[in-house]
Amino acid sequence: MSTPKPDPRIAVDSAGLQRRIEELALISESPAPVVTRVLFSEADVRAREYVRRAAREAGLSVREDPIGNIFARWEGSEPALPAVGSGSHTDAIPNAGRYDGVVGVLGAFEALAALKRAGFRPRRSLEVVMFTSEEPTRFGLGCLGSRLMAGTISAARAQALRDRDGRTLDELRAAAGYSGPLESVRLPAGHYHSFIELHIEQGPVLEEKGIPIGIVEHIAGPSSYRMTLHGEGGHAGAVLMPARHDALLAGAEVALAVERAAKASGSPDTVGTVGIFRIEPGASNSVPFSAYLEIDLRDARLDTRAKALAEIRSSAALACARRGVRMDFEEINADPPAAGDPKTVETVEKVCSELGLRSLRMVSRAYHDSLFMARVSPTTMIFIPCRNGWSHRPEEFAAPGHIASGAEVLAHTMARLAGQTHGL
Ligand code: HGY
Ligand code: MN
Ligand code: MN
Repeated sequence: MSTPKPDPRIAVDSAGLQRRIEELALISESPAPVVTRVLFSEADVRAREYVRRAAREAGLSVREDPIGNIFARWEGSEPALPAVGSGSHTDAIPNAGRYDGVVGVLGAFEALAALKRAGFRPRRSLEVVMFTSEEPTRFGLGCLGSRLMAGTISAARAQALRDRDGRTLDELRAAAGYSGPLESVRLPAGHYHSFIELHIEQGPVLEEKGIPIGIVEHIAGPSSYRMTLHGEGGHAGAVLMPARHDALLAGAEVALAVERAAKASGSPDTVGTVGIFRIEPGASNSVPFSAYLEIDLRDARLDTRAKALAEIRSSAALACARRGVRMDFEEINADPPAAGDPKTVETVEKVCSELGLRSLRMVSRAYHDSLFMARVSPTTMIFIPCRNGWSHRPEEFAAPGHIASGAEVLAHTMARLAGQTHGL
C-alpha cells in the first residue's frame, strides 16, 4: 500500500511561532535572557493573559478551570466524540530558559492554526491545554493541574498545600482570578481520544544522533522528599568540635548519600538531586542548628528507585545518630513511570516518515504533564533537540527549524487522529 502523502498545505508559520516564543520569554520575574515564571506570580498571571490572546489569535475558544488550566479548543463536526488533545506548560522555575513547556503550548496553537489555514475540518475536536503548575517551585509539587485533571491527587490534598510563606493554594489562585471547587478540575472519563505533548528533549540524545524528532515511549517516575534536620546551634568560637551537633554537616552527608545511592542503584536511569538546601541561622560565626533539604529521586524503574531511597534513608539515619541530630522525613510525591501508547507512538512515527523526518523512540527522564495524562488517555510526546541537552538554565536553546518540524509533526498527527469532515 503506498505511503499516504502528507498534505503540503499544512505549513507551519515558523517566523510567527518564533516571534511568539520570544515575546512570551520577556514576561518574566528575571531580566532577559533569564526566564522565571513561578505559579500565580505577577509574571505567571501576565503570561496567562498572553496565552489566552495567542489562543484566540489562533482561532480557538478559551475556557479555564478552577485551578487555572487553560483549554483552547477547536470544536469538531462531532463535538460529542472524545477530543484529540495536546499542550504543555508556561510556568518556569527560577533561572530557566524560554523553551521548556512554551514550545508545547505555542507550538500546538501554531499546529492548529496551520490546519485551519490548510482548510482542515476536524471530526473530533482539537484541544490544547496550558497546564497549571507543571513546575514544583511554588508548592514543592509539580504537575498540579494535570494531577487534578487525572484525579491522581484529591482536592483536599491540593488545598492543604502551602508555599514557603505559608500562603495556601486557595489564596493564591483567588488572587490570580480563579475560584470554584477543585473537584471539578477532574476530567470526565474518556475526555481525550489521545494526547500528544510537544516538548524540548531536555537531554542530549537527539542532538548527538542528529535526529530531529523523538517519540516518547516511557516517562521516568519522579519522586521527591523533604527532610528537616534539627541539630544544636551555638557560637562558632565557643562550641568545641566534639560537642557539636551541626545540622548542615548532617545534611551534607545526606546529600552525598543521595549521590552515592543513585550511582549504586543498578539502573543507569536512577538520578538523585538535592536542589534545595537551606540552613539556619545562616550566620558565618554560628553553628547551623537546622537544615532543610528537598531530595528529587527519579528512575525509569520502581525497584531500583526504591532501593536507592532505602539506601538514602538508612545512610541519613546513621549520619544523624552519629552527630546527635534529629531527622524529620516526609514524602512529597512518589509517582510511577508512564508508558507511551503504542498506537499513538506508531501514528507519530508514520507521520515522521511521510514527512521525511527521522525519528527515535526514547525515554523521557524529565517528567511532564503527559505523565499524568497517560493515566486518562492514550498519550505520547514529540521531542525536539535542544542544544547540549541544556534545560532549566537560561542557555536553553532549540533551533527554529526543529521547533517548526515538531509543530508540523504535531499538526499532521492531530489531524490524522481527529479524522476530517471534508477533504483538505
Ligand atoms: O522536573 C522536571 O522534570 C520538569 O521539568 N518539571
Ligand atoms: Mn521544567
Ligand atoms: Mn517542561
